[in-house]
Amino acid sequence: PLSGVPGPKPLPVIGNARDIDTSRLIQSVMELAERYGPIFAIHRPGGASYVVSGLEMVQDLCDDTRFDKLVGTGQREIRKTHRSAGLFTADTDDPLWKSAHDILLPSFSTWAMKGYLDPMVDIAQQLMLKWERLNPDESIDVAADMTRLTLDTIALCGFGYRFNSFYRDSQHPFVAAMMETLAESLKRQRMLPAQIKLRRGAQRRFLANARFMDDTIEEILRARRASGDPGTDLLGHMLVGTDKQGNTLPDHNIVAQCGTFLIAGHETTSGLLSFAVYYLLKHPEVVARAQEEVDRVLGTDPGAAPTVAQIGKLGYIRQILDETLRLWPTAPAFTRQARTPGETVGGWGPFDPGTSIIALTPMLHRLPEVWGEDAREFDPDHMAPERLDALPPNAYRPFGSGQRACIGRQFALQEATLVLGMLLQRFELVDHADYQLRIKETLTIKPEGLTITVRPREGRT
Ligand code: MNH
Repeated sequence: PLSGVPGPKPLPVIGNARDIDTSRLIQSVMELAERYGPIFAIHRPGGASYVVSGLEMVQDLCDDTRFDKLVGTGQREIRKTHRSAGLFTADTDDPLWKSAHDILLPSFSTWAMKGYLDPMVDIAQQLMLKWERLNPDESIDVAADMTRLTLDTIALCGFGYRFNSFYRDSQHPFVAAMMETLAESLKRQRMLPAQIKLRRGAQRRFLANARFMDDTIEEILRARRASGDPGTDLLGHMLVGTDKQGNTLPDHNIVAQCGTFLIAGHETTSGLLSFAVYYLLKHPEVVARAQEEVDRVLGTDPGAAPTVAQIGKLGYIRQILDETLRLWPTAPAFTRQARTPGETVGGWGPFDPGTSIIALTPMLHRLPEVWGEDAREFDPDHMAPERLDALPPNAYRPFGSGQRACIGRQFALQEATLVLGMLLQRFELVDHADYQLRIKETLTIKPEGLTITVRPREGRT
């Protein structure tokens, strides 16, 4: 192992366990980064990991010729319970990762986004209708409604299935199974292999949930095949798409990809929308500018559904979302490993394959040398096009990096821009409880306990 890297002093056996509060893992690690700087070591019984937030260091990590994604314990535990690995949990050298990546890239292209607009608007209108019909003093659990929205959107765009989350108080059984799976994999992320082995009952439920999810999606796949029409959603693309060798994906892998989209695609986007609402509550000047844009681009008649061209013109709304992901990237880290022994990161090393090096984006995104003295303040002008053009490479990485970066980035941003635009077109958001930001950590982060009330804007609903 390498010596001399800063970091809290490890104790025998338990390492740095006392230095990290696992119930607020990311915030703890951010505090350590504040204290120990752009690279520091965390020692655990399973070995050391390194946390990196300096620009030069992250630039090294983002070089795909020298570093590659390291699939962590939580992701590996999810992978083990399913018949096949989805894009998110597969190793880069798994041949099915490459096949699925090549088959799915066109389905997530700018061009393909047009095809998802109608189902996105369909679900967004359900949210608008729900908020319009509330009585003036009824409070809204923002993250809960945003999760209904993003889950229903990805299921409808992904494989034509409706969870109908806006029509339920309790979760759809599939969603309940998925949430249990995520909670269990989060627990396991913090455990050693020997501890994980002891979880007999939890393991039985973990497997049963995975089986139930796979079976549900398999049934949808079977019905789609039987209908004779592959369809134009993500499932349809996977049924007909071929990789560079001309092979289609095996069914078990298509099922895994559908599960992956749900897991990777809903919490992150819902967290983004929730943080954005939080920032809007606290920045009336930003709301005023955003409403001016929305009224100009979308018009004042909420009856007309936004078009892709209009969404493309909501540049300031996009800046709000980009700025939100700068301060609180909802998937707050990505983990890399050296491809060959002896690699260096910002001059530190040697690093060998298998050692996790974690890029901590909330800290990377707050460097004053990149964003200025007000790097910790929310200001969408940080994301003005001319400033983005002048950014150093890899200074802004909310969607990860290189070939293992997020495939759903444009999908998420189209959805979030559409929804934020439609909300601002219709409502004033009211900070009825003088909300103070607290972060809820799961595999992702979101504002905890954020509630608002809404008032319809004059003549808009
Ligand atoms: Mn998404 C990978 C962030 C929305 C599907 N996503 C990643 C990674 C980050 C990320 C970071 C890299 C993880 C890693 O290196 O371990 N994703 C986001 C954020 C949002 C988001 C911040 C929303 C905001 N992601 C979405 C949506 C989908 C999606 C929506 C699907 C519709 N993401 C993926 C998939 C991967 C991924 C699939 C894995 C890609 C790969 O490794 O090939």
